[in-house]
Amino acid sequence: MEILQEVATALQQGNSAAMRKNVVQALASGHTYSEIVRTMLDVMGEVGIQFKNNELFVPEVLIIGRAFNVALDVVSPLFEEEEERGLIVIGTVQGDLHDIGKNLVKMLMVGAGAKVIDLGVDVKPDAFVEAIKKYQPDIVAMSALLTTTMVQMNQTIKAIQKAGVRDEIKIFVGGAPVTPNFAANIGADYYAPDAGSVAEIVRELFEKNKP
Ligand code: B1M
Repeated sequence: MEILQEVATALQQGNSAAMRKNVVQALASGHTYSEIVRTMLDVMGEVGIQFKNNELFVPEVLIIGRAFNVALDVVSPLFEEEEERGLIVIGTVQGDLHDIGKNLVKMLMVGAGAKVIDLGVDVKPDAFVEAIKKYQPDIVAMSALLTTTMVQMNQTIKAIQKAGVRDEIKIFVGGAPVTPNFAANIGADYYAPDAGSVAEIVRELFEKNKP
């Protein structure tokens, strides 16, 4: 079987060990990370449809998610830049456990020259505020995958304002249900629909801020 097809099959089966092995092999045989990630995203598209149609259920999709994240761990070192030009704190908002998109965004942010501190998933507004005080990042990035958790972006921005640290940072939001209008309405500074667009904006921002 062609190696990218094997990557796809391992992901569909949620087989993390095979995923690690196949991604390493795909890279070794000359496939680029974008070919590999594109293959994985195609599978996730199918998984999304099957999940919606009750052909796949939470436990199976959770295992597929783990296999996706294992693959990102394998390709992530390819994105480490020697020079870190800015600091970003990222997290999935409170009540939301989806981290695959957030991890992909994080990987490409690193590729765009950012040091990224990842607060994980289900991050409370106060935890974002604490992280701002502790790390003094340039950007706070929030991801949400549920229409019910998008509102937590608003709550987080309010908490950041209340803590008096809003002017110290730029706020970046995204995730499947988030729209440019929503981002503007809650007072975010930046919105992007996908990880590639995030990287472009981050690269441009850090380039501008270069001494
Ligand atoms: Co969930 N889930 N899920 N799920 N899940 C969705 C999102 C859903 C659309 C499925 C469906 O019904 N069709 C639906 C949401 C409906 C809605 O609100 N509109 C849904 C639901 C309902 C649920 C549960 C409520 C199901 C239940 O329990 N009955 C539950 C909620 C749990 C919770 O969070 N509290 C739940 C649970 C789960 C799992 C845990 C099983 C698993 C997550 C595992 C994990 O993340 N580790 C899961 C998964 C995997 C999905 C689907 C199938 C795939 C999401 C994904 O990883 N896509 C998803 C269906 C779908 O998307 N078609 C679905 C691949 C990923 C690369 O894309 O995350 O969109 P995405 O990220 C993109 C962009 O959105 C963007 O860039 C990324 C890459 O280009 N982006 C940003 C993301 N963050 C960004 C931040 C930015 C900018 C861009 O700036 C900072």
